[in-house]
Formats: sequence, structure tokens, C-alpha cells
Amino acid sequence: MQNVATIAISAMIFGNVAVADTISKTTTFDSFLDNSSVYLDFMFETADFTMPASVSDVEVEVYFAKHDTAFVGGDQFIGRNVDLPNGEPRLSEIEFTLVSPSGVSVTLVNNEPGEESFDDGLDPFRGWITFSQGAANPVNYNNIPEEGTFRPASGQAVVQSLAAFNGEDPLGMWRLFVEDDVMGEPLSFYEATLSVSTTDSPAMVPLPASVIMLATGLGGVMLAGRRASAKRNR
Ligand SMILES: [Ca+2]
Ligand SMILES: [Ca+2]
Repeated sequence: MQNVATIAISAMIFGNVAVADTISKTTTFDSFLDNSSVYLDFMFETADFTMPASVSDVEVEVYFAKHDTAFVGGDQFIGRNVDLPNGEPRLSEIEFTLVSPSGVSVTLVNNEPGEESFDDGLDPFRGWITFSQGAANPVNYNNIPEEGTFRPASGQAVVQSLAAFNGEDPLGMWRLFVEDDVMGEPLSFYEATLSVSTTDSPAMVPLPASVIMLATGLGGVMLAGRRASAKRNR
């Protein structure tokens, strides 16, 4: 019982209770890529986290469609609520790569020749996919994208993990590289959300005088208890 009280009091005095934050930022694109690429930016600042902080987990959610070319008015972008054109979508053209502020890079979906995460596929895809290292399956476990939560699958030979970001400084510009690497059959990309979780390092937190007085008073009581106990042990 006394041990429990001692731990509680030391936690109050030093304020070294671990703090975990998860901060999410969304960047909207609502345009298309076709034999082109873009970096979507996610800025994380000191005010977002309890400092000091280091990355303990990273998740990325993307909302996109991959589809055949629509020969209507030459418009290649298919809006969120517009039916996708039928035809082969060339799913193998997709790349998503997340880059941390310090330059650590994790490929979530790969389109390098011979390392494509997805098959070309027969039907267009539109949906939300969350990349999370805790997911049961890689995103390409059926060789085509499906809605849900998956681990990255950066090609047949290259396996990368979102855990590569753990321990990083969360502050600064995170960037999601989004690419469609062959002309024809565009990638309509709507938005992405990056969630960065952190843990703080144990830190000395200034406490109000009343708390310190309370702790001191309890310490006095415990000291008296120890004296009494010592006497009995003689
Ligand atoms: Ca590429
Ligand atoms: Ca294309």
C-alpha cells in the first residue's frame, strides 16, 4: 500500500506521465494525374503535439479512382460523384510514397517496372484505402485495390514498413508523392489524410504550489509511518 502511494506521489512531483498525441491533416487535390505526379503537403508544427515528441505511428488514408480514359469533352478527371467509365483501368500505373520531413521515404504502392504492386485489372476502382502497419493484409493481397485498411505493398521484392518513421521528429513538411506513370487511363485523386502519432519523452513539468504542498504533507505522514515501523522492528 505504501509503495503505491509512493509511486503516485513521485508521479505528481515529477509530472513524468507519458503523453500520446494523434494529429491528422487532410490535403485535397480533386484533380487527375496521367503520366504525371504531384507532392501533396502536410505541415506539422510545434503546437500540434505535446513537446518534446517523437513519432510512434503513422497512418495514411487516400481517396482516389483509377479508370479508363473518358472521351467526353477531353476531360480526364472523374469527380467524386460521377460514374467511372468502363474499361481497363491500368491499376499497375499507381504509385503512392510517403516522405517524412527528414527525408525518410516509404513506398505504399509501387509502379516501377517489374515491381508493380497491382495488376492492370479489368474494372475501374474508386474508394478509400488506409495504410496502417497494424493491418492484417498488404494492400495488394488480391492483386487489385480494395477499400479498407492495409499494410503497404511496395512491389514483389521491396517490402517497406510504416514503422520506418518511428522515432522520427514529427515536425515539418510531410509529403505524399502520387503518380500515374503511363499516358492514358488517368488517376483521379481526391484527397489524403496523414495521421501522425507521437509519444513524449519524460519531462519535468512545473506543478502548482498546492500540489507540491499536498505531496510534502503526504510524504511527512509516510515518513512518520516508516519511523513507527522501524521502532517495531527493533
Ligand atoms: Ca514511379
Ligand atoms: Ca495513365
